[in-house]
Amino acid sequence: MFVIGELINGMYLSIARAIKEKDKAEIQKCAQVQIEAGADALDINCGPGCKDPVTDIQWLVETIQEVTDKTLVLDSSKSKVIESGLKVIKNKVIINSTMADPEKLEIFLPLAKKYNAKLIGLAMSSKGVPQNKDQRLELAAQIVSTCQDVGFPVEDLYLDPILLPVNVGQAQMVDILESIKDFKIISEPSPKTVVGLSNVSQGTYVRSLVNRTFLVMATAYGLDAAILDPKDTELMNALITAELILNKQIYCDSFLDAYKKK
Ligand code: THG
Repeated sequence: MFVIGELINGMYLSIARAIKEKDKAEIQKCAQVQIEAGADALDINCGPGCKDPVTDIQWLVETIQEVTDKTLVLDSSKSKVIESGLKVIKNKVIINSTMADPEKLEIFLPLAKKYNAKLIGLAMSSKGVPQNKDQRLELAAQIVSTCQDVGFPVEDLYLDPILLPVNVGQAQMVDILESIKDFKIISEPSPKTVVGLSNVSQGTYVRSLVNRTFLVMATAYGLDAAILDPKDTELMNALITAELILNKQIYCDSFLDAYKKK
């Protein structure tokens, strides 16, 4: 699993404050803690209350690049914010995200090509969130076929089935899991798949348990990447164990320790 740390997000008060006050140490600590906990990449989102995301995303990217060369995942629906972040990128980068509308793909695909970025494509359009797996597949296939048309490598595309909170979307959970499998067979080579894991537990009382149960199941359905809280040790241990059982990690008696030292 490609683990993308979710914690550099202005929805958290400590991060919103650090962005506002340009507190580099707080952001760099949040980056380092996630990497030590096993993150392969870091999601960067200025948050809903940010007044000037075009400027602030550059400050975040530069601040984080001072302490790590891990992949950065620029998280905004606004192409102006994404492009601004891309202008100062030195590390590997993933654009998070585009919707499936042709007019969105027309903007985000050239941007990804220009900056040699990978791209997350959401299985949704400006018309709203899909209601079943057929709608998800149709939107995902639309994104893949546009990538093929413009020569964007499909293996650099991460498709996101849109993970809903289980307390509002319970009837869709199986469809979301099956979409992970469906997306892989849209084309050869396959696109990759990703979810925003913590969405699933929003508004529930036992968030960590809901998150890790979904992650273990999604891993068995072939999920490639997840945006998650790597500081949740129970979650990371469940993930490592699921990968072991699926024969994606080599077994040894101290596999948890061995994985963490890798
Ligand atoms: N897909 C893609 N990108 C995404 C998402 C997705 N980016 C944003 C989000 N969803 C993934 N990141 C988070 C980060 C935090 C939470 C959920 C998803 C979260 N935070 C606590 C909450 O809202 O309850 C905040 C608690 C606090 O403030 O301390 O749940 O789906 N491609």
